[in-house]
Amino acid sequence: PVEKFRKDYAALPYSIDSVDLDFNVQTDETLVTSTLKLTPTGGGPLVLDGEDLRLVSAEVDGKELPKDAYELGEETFTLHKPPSSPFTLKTVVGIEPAKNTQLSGLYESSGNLCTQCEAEGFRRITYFYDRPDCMSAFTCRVEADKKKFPILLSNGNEVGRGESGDRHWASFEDPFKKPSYLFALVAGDLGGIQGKFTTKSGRDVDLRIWSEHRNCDQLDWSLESLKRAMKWDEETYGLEYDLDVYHVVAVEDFNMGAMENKGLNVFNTACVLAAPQTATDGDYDRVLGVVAHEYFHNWSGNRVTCRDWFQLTLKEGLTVYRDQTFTEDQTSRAVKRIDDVRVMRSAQFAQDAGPMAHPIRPESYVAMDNFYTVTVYNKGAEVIRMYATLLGWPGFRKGMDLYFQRHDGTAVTCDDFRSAMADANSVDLTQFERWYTQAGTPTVTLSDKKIDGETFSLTLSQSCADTPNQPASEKQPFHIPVSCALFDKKTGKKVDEQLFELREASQTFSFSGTVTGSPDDYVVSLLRGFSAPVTAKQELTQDELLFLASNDDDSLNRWDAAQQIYTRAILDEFTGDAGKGDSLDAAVATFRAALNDKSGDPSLRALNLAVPGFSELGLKLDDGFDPVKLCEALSSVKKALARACSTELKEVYASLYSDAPYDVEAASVGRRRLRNACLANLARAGGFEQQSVKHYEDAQCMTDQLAAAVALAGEATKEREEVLGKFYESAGNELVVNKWFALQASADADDALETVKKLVAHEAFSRTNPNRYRAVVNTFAGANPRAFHAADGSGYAFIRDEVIQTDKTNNQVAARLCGSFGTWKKYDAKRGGLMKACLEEIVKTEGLSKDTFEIATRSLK
Ligand code: B3K
Ligand code: ZN
Repeated sequence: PVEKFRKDYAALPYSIDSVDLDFNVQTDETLVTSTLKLTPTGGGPLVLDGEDLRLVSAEVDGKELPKDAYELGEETFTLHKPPSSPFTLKTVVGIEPAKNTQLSGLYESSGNLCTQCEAEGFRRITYFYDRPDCMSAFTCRVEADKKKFPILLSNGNEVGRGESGDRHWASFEDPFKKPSYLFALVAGDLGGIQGKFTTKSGRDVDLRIWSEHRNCDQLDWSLESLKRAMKWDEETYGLEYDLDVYHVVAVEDFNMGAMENKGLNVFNTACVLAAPQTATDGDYDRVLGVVAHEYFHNWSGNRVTCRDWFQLTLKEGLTVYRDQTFTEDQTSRAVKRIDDVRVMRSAQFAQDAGPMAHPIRPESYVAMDNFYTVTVYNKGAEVIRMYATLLGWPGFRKGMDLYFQRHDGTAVTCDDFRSAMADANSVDLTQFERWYTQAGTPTVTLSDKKIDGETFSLTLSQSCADTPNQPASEKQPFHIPVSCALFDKKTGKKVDEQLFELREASQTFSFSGTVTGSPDDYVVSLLRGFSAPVTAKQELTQDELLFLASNDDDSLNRWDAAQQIYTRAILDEFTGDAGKGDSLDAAVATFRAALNDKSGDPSLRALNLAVPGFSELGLKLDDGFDPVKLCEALSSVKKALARACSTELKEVYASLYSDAPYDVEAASVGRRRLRNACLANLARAGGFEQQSVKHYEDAQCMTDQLAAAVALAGEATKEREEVLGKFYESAGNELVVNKWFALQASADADDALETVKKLVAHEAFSRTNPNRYRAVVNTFAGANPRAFHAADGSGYAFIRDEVIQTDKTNNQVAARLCGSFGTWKKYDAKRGGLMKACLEEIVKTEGLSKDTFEIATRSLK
């Protein structure tokens, strides 16, 4: 496999000004005729990308090419001596969508045809410059059997339609130039719903949401989400939609969440379908967020796209930031922010600490699909958020306006974005580039607190650990916005609040406002709102943490103080220091306070009842620890909290019962979230099986049903069998069946691996449907640490075999799964050795994909 480097970027020697595609869909094979109009911009041989294509014919300017005029490589088509003035290249290739198990390119899902072209799937459809800086005008004609494929869709406006016999066709024209990764085609037997949106300048847009007929009753929420997103983008950024029609198509087999193809989004059903009986409140939020995300891409991604894939965060970090703030506005700012910070701390910080650590703008890749990561996406979004924090909203908005004004219709770089922000605000953002070049999570430490006269000052220092190819000693200081507040311990009042800009290795800052006495009379609330993607450190006593947990006016830091209290209790339990300190008492007090905070937002109370998870805790331990021992410490503290507060838990649980009809308003969502958190804890405390069954029986919606099933899943009881049986029998759609699989695969039960092996043998299991497959296998590897890390290596062996087998059919799914072994250096020698051996075994598998090869070899380094 070849590694590509960011520094090697070179402009293309030909532009493809227009592309006309013709799809002739036959039973086994689809014939794709492509007519490209090319203009030399540098000349030399024309090397187009192509993969798994059967070339039928090739002609230049109407003349069939002689065999020696071109050459076919494994992944290329080379025309040795193209004309030196504009010319037309016409190729005909055959492809077999029904055999396409990679789900990249044109493939079949439940008998329908759809495409997925990002990042490099278009080359599996026809020969092309399959890279984002090649922007062309697209037209497309599709012809297929009328009965089997009544609906035909592609990007842009439909400009023609006709039929003859049992065939029909439709043709499309996309008025906007676009890169190949945004091309889309759908042909199938679909149903749907329709809506309308009138843009601020008065244009009517036809909105269409499509799915298989059996799911058409679950599309209303995504239509509503789309309308809200369209309105929000107009109000927040002044950005309007630019075509007359917007399609969203839901497909069952899909590698990721969704895809922003111009005017024709293709979605995983999991990110479109929502109805009270089949989707949880979390699913509703996910649909809202993903529908909005793909819509926002129409500007941040499609109108202005990436020059090369190293710039992926240019569109993804920005679009995630946009969808996160959209959801904050639609639901609860505080709750959404905490949910997003949890993802950063558990998943992204873990990636930064492991062998796959990379800057948000990676320097190299073998398989681009491996870099659609939580670093590029979520850390990328935090980097965008820092611009907004540093520049203020009006300044950030000015930067966004300039960015779109300068670059509309082109393919650009992260540097172009940074320049727009700097130029629009006349500020110097040179140092800020380090967020794009340096990998790893910086640590910001509050090292010194002083009172000079009546001024409180503090010293902040920063560092960043080694990451692959970047030793800590060579890293330069980041430009970090650190939001801080000072609280008076005696009065509980806030003295002052400041945004400090840390630019050096160590710097001293002062609060304004008069202070007296000693620094210990005050407490600093550090990194408020998670103002930068860093780990904040300061020495705090148990009392100071308790003070912040109840007095901080920043809801994120209040929650964070509680997290720190829980962390201490769990780590003390882990190291065996539990008896010595009062850390468990403080944890119980914190837990109880969240339960008793009757006037608080129920969602926040629920968040404050949740202790940090395995991955986050593992990052606080030195390498070489026993992961199962950590699971045990975690579950023992969780149990202790639940048992100590069982009276209050029962009270709160009972008080939150409601038989009002279902709705997704924040108040109802919060009530369910808190009530179900109580249920989970009561189940943990033990002896709550009967009530859990009743919870299941009384449930009016999937949120409550699932909570009951999860509460019962950890113990082999007759109640578990009863509820799981009913859950499966009554599952309203395939997504609910996925939940049934996932809740068992993640259950912290002694028979977990046995269960998972049974699930893999279950008649409803599938290796070709990514949702179903991941619900079982990835869930086990990622969400069942006690079983995955079983001392005898049985969990590892199971996942190793799955990686090897699945790599034969779906490289992207296998490569993700292979990432489960990346943490091997963190654990004790025995486990580390077993995990490493799995990676070695995978690497030497014959015919391994470049995707899995890259993850496995990087992990071994
Ligand atoms: N841009 C797509 C992701 C494509 C992933 C390719 N492996 C979805 C999104 O981020 O909106
Ligand atoms: Zn995206």
